[in-house]
Amino acid sequence: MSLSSKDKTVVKTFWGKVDSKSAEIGGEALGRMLVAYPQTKTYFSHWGDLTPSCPQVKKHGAVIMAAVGKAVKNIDDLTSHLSKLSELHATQLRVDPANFKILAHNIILVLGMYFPGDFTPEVHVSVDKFFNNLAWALSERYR
Ligand code: HNI
Repeated sequence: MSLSSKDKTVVKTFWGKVDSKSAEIGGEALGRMLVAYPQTKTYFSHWGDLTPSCPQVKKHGAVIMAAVGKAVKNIDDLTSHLSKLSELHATQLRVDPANFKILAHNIILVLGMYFPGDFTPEVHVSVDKFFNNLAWALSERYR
């Protein structure tokens, strides 16, 4: 489902609050994904330690959320903005795109934890649509 201009405004406004906590949120979300969806651990086995509080998880969570923040800034053109990153995940990292939705789910859960007041049902709907579009754009080069 494509993002309406209202969705875009809601996501951008909400991200104004998220940005300063982005690294922490990313680490928390990635750590939770690896515990709750252990099938996702295979992609990161080269790290050795995969416990939620380990430095690699915190660091990579920050990297992922920084990329999500950039995607918010490019919300009008997610497909071309994410084309390179899509290609990397498709051809080099070989991540099953089903996992994009799993990670998005964990990020959304953590957003709700961190911002119980701001993450209203209305914000939830638009953020959910945004992550669906992001997952779609990240899957674009899998062909
Ligand atoms: Ni992902 C590397 C962004 C989902 C597995 N990933 C990256 C990098 C970014 C990134 C940015 C660093 C690229 C570089 O080095 O040039 N990944 C994102 C985003 C999402 C996502 C925005 C979705 C929201 N990645 C996933 C998922 C998995 C995943 C769901 C697997 C379950 N990503 C990886 C792996 C790497 C990676 C593996 C390389 C990690 C490493 O060891 O450096």
